[in-house]
Amino acid sequence: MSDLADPTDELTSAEHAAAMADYLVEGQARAKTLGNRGAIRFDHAGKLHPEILDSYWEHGFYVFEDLVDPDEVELLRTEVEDMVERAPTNKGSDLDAQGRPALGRDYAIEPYLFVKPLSDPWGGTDLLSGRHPTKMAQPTPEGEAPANVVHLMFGMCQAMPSALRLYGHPALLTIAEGINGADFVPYNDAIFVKKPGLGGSVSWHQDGVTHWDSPDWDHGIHGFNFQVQLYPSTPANGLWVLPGTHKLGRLDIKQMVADNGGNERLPGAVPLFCDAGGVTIANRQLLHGSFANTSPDPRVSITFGFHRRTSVLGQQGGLNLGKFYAKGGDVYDENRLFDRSAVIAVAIDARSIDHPDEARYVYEPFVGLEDDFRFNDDTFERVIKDYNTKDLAI
Ligand SMILES: O=C(O)CCC(=O)C(=O)O
Ligand SMILES: [Fe+2]
Repeated sequence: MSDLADPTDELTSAEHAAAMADYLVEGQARAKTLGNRGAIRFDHAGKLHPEILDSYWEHGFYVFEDLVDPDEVELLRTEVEDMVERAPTNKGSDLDAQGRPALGRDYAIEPYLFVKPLSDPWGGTDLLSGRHPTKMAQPTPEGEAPANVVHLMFGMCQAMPSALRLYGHPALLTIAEGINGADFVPYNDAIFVKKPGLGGSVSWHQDGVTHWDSPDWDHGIHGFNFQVQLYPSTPANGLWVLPGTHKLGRLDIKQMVADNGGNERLPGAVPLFCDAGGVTIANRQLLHGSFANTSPDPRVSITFGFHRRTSVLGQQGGLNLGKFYAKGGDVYDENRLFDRSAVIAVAIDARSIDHPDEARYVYEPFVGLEDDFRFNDDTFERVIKDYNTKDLAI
């Protein structure tokens, strides 16, 4: 028997779900007391309502309920499913499970990141600049599980026409402007796919890597991320955050988990829950993470972020995402910011073709340049193809 693993390391999916149950209820109740959720509201000038901004800055996150129309969500779901199905069957394969050419073999950045079911790929490793210092529980999946599942998909503006149009959503861009100023710039994007009983975890972390010790450090300097939720985001499958931690600087996460007896269910944390079509925003300095999805419900979160221009300009790309950021180390000069921001300009135009009755978002850095950034074959080639090699990761 001595060659068997320590039995305490073995956790069934059902045991994991049971161990979470009370924490989920308590966290959701706590989340409801914060008052940072509801429909999007604007002021008389059409800007994001200052009360929403105040609440965002106080807690470090906000939940916009029912923001994206059901028809748009439906199309996004279809295209996400299609993208998942077009993944290569295994590493190095050129074919998907149906024998078709897999998507993205000609992309500069591999669009798929696979993980073992219910695993934590980054916790306790040096990956992604070592920013996930502790490892989440890795339950054993029930029954016949695939060896690997799609965990993240990159390059959505190239791979999914509906995602490019989402990137030009006027309400979302108005939120980005409210938080980061009218000259805001993009960060990156990734689609988190967490199938029921299979989806992996994302260990506790803070996203920013560049400005923690900067003399200009403040609670907004590392920007924020949107997550557009295509299915209900629940306490069991959703992202958890520790409210207010975006104001505290870099945290000793290892110590926080140790102080909790090594238990990953950190006290005081709350889940970002909402129905499909809800949009959550989270400050990139906020402590956040998600548990293995041992729930019966899928989560797909279309995740993309924006920065203040001043946070990025002149910085050197610091976040090392391994092969996904082979270009790490680039200096983000005006040209680089312009080239990556052009994706927003093209996305706004792509959206306007599909939503002719919706007011286009006016993106200040491209005012007067609209005709150069119409959505067409030329701009697809020039701006959208491999746009994520120009991500602005800080
Ligand atoms: O959605 C998740 O599980 C993780 C998201 C995350 O870490 C992020 O958006 O920065
Ligand atoms: Fe994160």
